[in-house]
Amino acid sequence: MKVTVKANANIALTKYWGKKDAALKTPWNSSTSVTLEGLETTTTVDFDKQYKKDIFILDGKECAEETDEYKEVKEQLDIIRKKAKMNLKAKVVSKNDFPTAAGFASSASGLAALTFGAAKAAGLNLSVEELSKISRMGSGSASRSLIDGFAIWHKGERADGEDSFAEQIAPKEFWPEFRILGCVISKKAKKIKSRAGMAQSVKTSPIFKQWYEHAEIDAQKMVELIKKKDFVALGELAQHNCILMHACAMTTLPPIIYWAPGSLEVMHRVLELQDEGVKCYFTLDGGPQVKIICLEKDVPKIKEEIKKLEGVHEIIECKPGLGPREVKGHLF
Ligand code: 2P0
Repeated sequence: MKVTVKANANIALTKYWGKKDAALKTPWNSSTSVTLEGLETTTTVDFDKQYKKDIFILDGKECAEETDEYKEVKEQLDIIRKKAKMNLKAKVVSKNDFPTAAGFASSASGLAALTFGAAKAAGLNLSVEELSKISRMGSGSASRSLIDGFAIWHKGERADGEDSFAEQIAPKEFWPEFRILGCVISKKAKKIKSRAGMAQSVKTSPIFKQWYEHAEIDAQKMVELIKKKDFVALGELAQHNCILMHACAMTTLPPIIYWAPGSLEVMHRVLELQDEGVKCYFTLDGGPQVKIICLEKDVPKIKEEIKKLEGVHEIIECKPGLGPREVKGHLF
């Protein structure tokens, strides 16, 4: 009952920011994303009677039972055990192959790998839709990491959350020239976790309703733009949706400002490059890192310009990536 899997992170092209049902982890609006090659979590799951309790080792360190990481893993394992009608404890070893100080969230790839690996180790043969729903319970954005290439996470309408899962818009081969340049901003900004931040936005931002109503329209538009490979319209929509999400975060009480001085430096340069005719657009998530959306042919020019900025520590180039898959070579 030992299985090893890999799963990739994803970047939201139109964002998720706010849960409608905190227990079911269903969102107020649908969101869209591209799964990224190279930002990868590898996880080995072993269900066995030798384990007296669940064990979770992340990047070489055992997580204590009272940590959030341990609790999240145990909750996911409990869901899988219930579905598999068994009660064996598990040892889970996980490592993130993210580039140094990438500043990309690893929760999406981590929870997607855990769900996919635990289901396989438990002998469950679940559909991508089912796995996406279970991943959602661990972390909202993880539902989208179940998908190869471009995805939409449907907000769903049902009270039980059964229609809130991610679905493929197009596989990674559909648009191999698509690129995300992750700009790592060196200045450490104060970190407010997305989960706590969005919960506060739901309660206090006076523009929360405008945000999610607009974001739902954006997500549906994004699906069509991806299918049409309308890159300019896609970039403009992604950038605008990002600004609206951050407007919602900024108008939260107390304010949530993820943008660091270095982030603004990149954002301004991207806007200037647009004026100069270069097709590149920015997006940011729950941190200061700026992700530039562009096409392969423009990568050298954009990198050259962005590298000149003082606040940029590192640029990580990502292509569309695969969904979770089983691999050989266990971590223990
Ligand atoms: C997203 N983010 O759509 C948005 C944009 C951050 C900003 O999904 O509470 O780790 O586990 O559901 O998925 C990050 O939040 O939050 C996120 P939980 P999650 O990618």
